[in-house]
Parts: sequence; structure tokens; C-alpha cells
Amino acid sequence: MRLDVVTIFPEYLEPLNVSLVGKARARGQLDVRVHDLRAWTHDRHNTVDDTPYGGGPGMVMKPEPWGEALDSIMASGEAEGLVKPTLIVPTPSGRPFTQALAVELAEHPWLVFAPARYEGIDRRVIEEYGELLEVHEVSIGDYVLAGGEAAVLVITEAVARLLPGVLGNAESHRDDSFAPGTMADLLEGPVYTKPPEWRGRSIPEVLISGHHGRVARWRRDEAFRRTSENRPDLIERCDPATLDKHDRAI
Ligand code: 6GU
Repeated sequence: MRLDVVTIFPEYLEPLNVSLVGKARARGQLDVRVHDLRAWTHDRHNTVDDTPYGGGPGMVMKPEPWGEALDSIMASGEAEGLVKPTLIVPTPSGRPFTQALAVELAEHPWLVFAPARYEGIDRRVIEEYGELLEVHEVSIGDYVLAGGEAAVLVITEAVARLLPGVLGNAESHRDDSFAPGTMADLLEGPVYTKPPEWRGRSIPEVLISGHHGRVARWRRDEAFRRTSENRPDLIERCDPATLDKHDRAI
């Protein structure tokens, strides 16, 4: 998969060299290219923003540098045999980023991220590329960040770990919270490792019972309990058919 990120803070994307995403890059599973938006400005001050039409606080990112950046990146990918990128515009006004969208994006061979600073990017950029490409405006949660770069890190990590061969067996995503499967719609429950006693606290006996059925039941109950406490909304909107009698009794 190829990822291009256009930003006025290229150094903000340094974490893409580390850990899971960094290793995927080193192995050639991910081709990440970070670009400085100011490379596509032509004035002495490398201006990327201006005051909003209609007044109001803050600044808006000018359309011209974004247009030149995106055209140039699209041409470079096409020269390397790629067809069209999918454009991701992180914004608090976007649709919620979910595991389902991460799964969908992981199928795309080429993603281009356009994280904005200030009050956002001139709307005409999203209109223009919306006619040429698949464009997703996405929010990573109900809070406001100073810019979309942190969201690019979040989305990239969520997508990269779904790519074939990126996760080792030890980190398999089979039981992930939000993953489809047996525990669909439930958050993951608590986990334990050695030693069996730490500061007077022992592990739940069932986990060393050797009884797989009872372990599975316990994990399910803990997942259900944690979901009811932390995310009652997930229980409310889950398919009742995915709950069993025992769940309902908790
Ligand atoms: Cl994607 N960008 C910004 N600036 N703030 C956010 C966000 C994105 N998602 C939640 N808050």
C-alpha cells in the first residue's frame, strides 16, 4: 500500500518511522511519502493560509497549494502504475472513523491524506477532488485537535495493522474490540500474565482451570460487563441475536 501525506508539519509524521508502521515500511509492505505543502507555494513567505470570506476568527488554507500538491502526487503515482488514490481529509466535521472504515481503507492500494491546520481547507478543494476521486472526510472523535496530523497517525496505524503480513501471529486481530467474529459488538475483557500473584493480587482461578469452555464463558461475561459499563450504547444497538441467555442475566 502507498500512503502520501501532505502537511505543513512533516516532522509531526516522524512516528510513522517507529513500531508497527515503521517495521511495515522497512519490510516494503507500506510505501509512505510525507510532503511539505509549502513546497507548492510560490511567494517569499510560503503562504498557505488566508482570512475567511464572510469574516470570522482564524485562517483558512488556500486552495492553490493543495491543488498543485494533489495534482503532483497523483501524477507521481500514475507514473508508477497506480491508478487513482483515495483522498482522506481528517476534520472534526467529518464522518466518524470506525473499524469498518479502517477495514475498507485497508483494501485500497493508495491513500492520500490532506490534514489541515487552522480552520480547514477552502471547500473548493474537496469539491474539485470529490469529482475525480473517492474522498472521505473523517473525524477521529468528538473533540477538537489543532490539526489533522494526529488523526493521520491514528488512521494509518489502524489501517496498517490490517494489511496482510503486517501483524505477527502474537498480535493477531482475531479478538479485537470492534472486530467481526464471536465477540462482535463487545469490547475486550481484562487480560493477565505471570506471575500468578502480584502484590497480593491473584489471577482469576478459572484461567488456570484448564477448562476451555469455562474460560470462554468467563471471557464472554467479562467482555459483556466491561461493554455495559464503558459503552452501554454498544449493547443498546447490538443485534439481540448476538447476545445469549447468560449475557442477558448479567
Ligand atoms: Cl480528524 N481533525 C481535527 N483537527 N480535530 C479532530 C479530528 C480531526 N477528529 C476529531 N477531532
